[in-house]
Amino acid sequence: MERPSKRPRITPQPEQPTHTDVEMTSTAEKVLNTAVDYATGANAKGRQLSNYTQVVESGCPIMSYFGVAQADTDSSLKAGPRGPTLLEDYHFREKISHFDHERIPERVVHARGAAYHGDFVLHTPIPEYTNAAVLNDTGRRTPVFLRFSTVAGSRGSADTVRDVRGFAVRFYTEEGNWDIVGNNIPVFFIQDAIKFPDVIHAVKPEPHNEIPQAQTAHDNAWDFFSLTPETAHMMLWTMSDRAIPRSYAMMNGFGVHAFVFVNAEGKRSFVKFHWKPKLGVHSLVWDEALKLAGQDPDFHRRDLYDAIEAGNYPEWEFGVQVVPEENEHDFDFDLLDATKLIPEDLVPVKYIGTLTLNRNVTEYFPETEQVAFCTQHIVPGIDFSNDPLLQGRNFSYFDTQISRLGGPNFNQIPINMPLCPVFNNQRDAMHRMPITKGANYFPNRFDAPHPVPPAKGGFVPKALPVHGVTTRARGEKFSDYLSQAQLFYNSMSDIEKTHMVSAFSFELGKVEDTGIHKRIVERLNEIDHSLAAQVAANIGQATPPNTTKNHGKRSAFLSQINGKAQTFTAQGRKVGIFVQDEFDTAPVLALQLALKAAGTLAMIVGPRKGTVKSGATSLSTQFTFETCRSTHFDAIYVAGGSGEAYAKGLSSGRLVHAVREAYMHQKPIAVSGSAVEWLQRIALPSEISPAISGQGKVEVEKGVVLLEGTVESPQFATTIIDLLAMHRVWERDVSQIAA
Ligand code: HDE
Repeated sequence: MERPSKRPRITPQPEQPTHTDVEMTSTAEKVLNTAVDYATGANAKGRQLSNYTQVVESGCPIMSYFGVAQADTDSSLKAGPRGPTLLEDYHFREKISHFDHERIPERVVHARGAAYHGDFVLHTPIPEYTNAAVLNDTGRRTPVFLRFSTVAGSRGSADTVRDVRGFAVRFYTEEGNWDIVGNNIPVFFIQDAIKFPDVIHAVKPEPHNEIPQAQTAHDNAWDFFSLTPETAHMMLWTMSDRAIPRSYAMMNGFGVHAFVFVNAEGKRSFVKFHWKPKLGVHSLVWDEALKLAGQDPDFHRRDLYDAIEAGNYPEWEFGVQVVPEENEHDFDFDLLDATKLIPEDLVPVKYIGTLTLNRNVTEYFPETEQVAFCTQHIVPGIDFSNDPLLQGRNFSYFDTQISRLGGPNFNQIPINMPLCPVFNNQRDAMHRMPITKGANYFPNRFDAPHPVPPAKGGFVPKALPVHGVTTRARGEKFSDYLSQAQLFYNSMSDIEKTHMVSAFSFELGKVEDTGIHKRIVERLNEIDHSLAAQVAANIGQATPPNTTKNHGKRSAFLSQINGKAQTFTAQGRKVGIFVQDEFDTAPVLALQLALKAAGTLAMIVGPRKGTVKSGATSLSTQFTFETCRSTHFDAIYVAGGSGEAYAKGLSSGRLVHAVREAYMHQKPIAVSGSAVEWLQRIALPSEISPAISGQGKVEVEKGVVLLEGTVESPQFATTIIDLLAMHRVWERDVSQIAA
């Protein structure tokens, strides 16, 4: 029989032995040395994964799982063309049966997510705090895998919902995997892991009808918040703009808990981990987030996927906030309480390295879906604090993977394997992969595998004194639920406060039980009277008495609009350039170039898919007037053009709506040439925006940039780029306008 010409290939990389290639070594030193050899740079994980990557090429045959090529995969085997299907058809059975079992349980929380590969490079070693090699060796390029997620929604839910975002980072270090399974908000709803099932049951859809999907705007969530005072601080963060990020690349990441650093002398410090995005921390506005959930449910995952494909690699600075052990009790909050942050005004963040995402996954399921982050994955030099939330998580993550990924061998799935080969005496169980030669118990007569002394890199748990009488209680300072909630609210700018009032009013507006309304207003009144009064008015509750004892303190670091930690740049932003045939080429081409130089993505929107022409110039359209909305962009530019057809095209309802919607979402808007008159007469007439009446060459009024004529002007581009860098035109009052 003739063999099929091409068969699927597994592409092994010679320098990357698989488990089965590795002979069991006889000494601990040899094991550790082998591990180091494997981690030879940035793409070490990529090379390792390529051992397991199947390349399906043109001409590959369809085969059964046992390797036999199949002649027909379209018709099942039947007794005659119209007869019943025969049990004998193993190909049919294998195909259907595999399909029947394709789904695995989605994550019980953080089900919706997207992950990306990258690397971490240290620039500032910190031996004074930790002997973790990855935080001391500036010569390494440590592979990382970062999964972003929402918490409440199912795997198919929309990206832009109001929710906390997961920010789970795995470092594939030479000493093993280190996972910082963090969020984009630095505090958490609850203080003790035993409350986790309660908070999650409450925020997930209501059990009787599974409504609503991916949102807390329902009775059970607010019932729980109103009855659980420790949620006060996090509740404010989730009602702030932090919960509707503009992009994964424009979010902070936080380890949330205090972890412990141990240095070479055994000295311990508490540490909080921070990720600061190079593109700044920016958010959608709520109306935009709501619309995008329908217009492009994949908005965030697509944004980052596209950026990486285009070579615009997102970056974060990695920072540590360190408190020496002897200063543990210097604060008016408890470091072990995850509902509290350490204000940067008290302990600055020291930035020590850069994380860059530079590679999309090859296949979603084996990588993004099967990655199993565990808070218990730490490396020597890093340890756990006694934070009761963290302690509970250390059990939960390992435990959940067992049911989600089908048994205790989930660490042998390629995306979960460390770079080094793994030796231990665990054997068997569902889906065991390595074939191991040698002993499976310790001690054994072969001296392998055996424990490694600390001096050779063996992990030793921290030597913390433990004392006390067993009790179901919490630390004394845990009961101050209000100070940091007030600190957060006081630190917001007026715009951010307005957004928070709207967010509370939206969410509570969807709650039916007025008892919950009343309790929430009481809770808010404990934090800030003005907040409580405004929300009460919007949800039909009486204004509460002004009994608030707001301490009035502010942090200079918490606001996204005027906080000290903020970065303003046009990099990573998207501009929709709306053109039709016979557009004015000079200003369009000049702006395209200027935006590119600023690291901004210029996307052409035209009346049709394909190309738009003007004289000898033609541009390909990324979107049509029909396939996008203004929500897809951070700013829009409607170019002018010549001829009657151009003027007619401008009066399209889509274009007028795009401008008005962008105006309402406080985005920069630019027009040139014939579009100036169109803007002033039709798109933004004086009843909407009385101030838009420029007569000069380049005019900017309330973030609307007008360029007269058809000649380019460098000032036009710089004005737009400056406005983009500020993210929104906050001074534009849109309170009376609906898009
Ligand atoms: Fe999680 N969390 N969590 N969590 N969490 C999970 O683990 C849990 C908490 C976070 O992209 C689960 O693999 C408990 C805080 C992220 O794969 C589960 C408690 C923070 C992800 C689990 C918390 C997080 C998870 C579900 C209270 C920020 C997604 C699937 C003690 C610091 C990871 C899984 C990914 C996922 C338990 C609280 C972040 C069930 C018990 C606080 C980013 O194990």
